Amino acid sequence: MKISLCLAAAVMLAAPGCSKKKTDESSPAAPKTVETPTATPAAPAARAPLPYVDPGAGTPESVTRAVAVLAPTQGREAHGTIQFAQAPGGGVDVTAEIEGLPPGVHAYHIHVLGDCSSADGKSAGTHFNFDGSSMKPATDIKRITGNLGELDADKEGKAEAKTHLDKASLQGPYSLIGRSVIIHEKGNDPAQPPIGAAGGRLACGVIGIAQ
Ligand SMILES: [Cu+2]
Repeated sequence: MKISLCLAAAVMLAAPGCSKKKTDESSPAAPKTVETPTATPAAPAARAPLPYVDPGAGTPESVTRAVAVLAPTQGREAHGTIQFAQAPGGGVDVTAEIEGLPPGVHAYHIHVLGDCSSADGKSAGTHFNFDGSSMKPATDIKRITGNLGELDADKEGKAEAKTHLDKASLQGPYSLIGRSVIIHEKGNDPAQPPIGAAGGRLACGVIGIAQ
């Protein structure tokens, strides 16, 4: 009987002891296993000024060429290649070779998202503005944003075009890399900036880094 009482007392005494130990481990005086916050949060890292061709090689280079391979949207046949080259004097030279187009004039634009995953090409979003916000362009804008001009397809549906974009770049925050090109059903309507109301989307291609 005496032994049983002692055991019971020991159990009762041990319980608070265990619970005290647990409290001590989570108290500030316990050995530190959690990082203490730094006095001042670090400023956000500055954005890299140029995209790199091969950062793993240790000698970063700036991007000077890019390419978009365009595939038709659902029910369309337009496809082809658009090459981009950073011009020595600034801006970007663009060379387009497209086929499978309905004969006639078709506007083509840089769109803000490099996403051609939807069947109608609308996943590419709105036009990419080389000089300001794409999503919220100025309300008094007079030009068609992201405009590459127009492709004039012959009777066989082929079109070739060369253009120069003064404001565009393959480098820096307004880089075209990772955006997309959309070819439209119709030509641009200059009276409807900044989109140009060129109708449905015939083909879409993402702009990627090239050598
Ligand atoms: Cu467009």
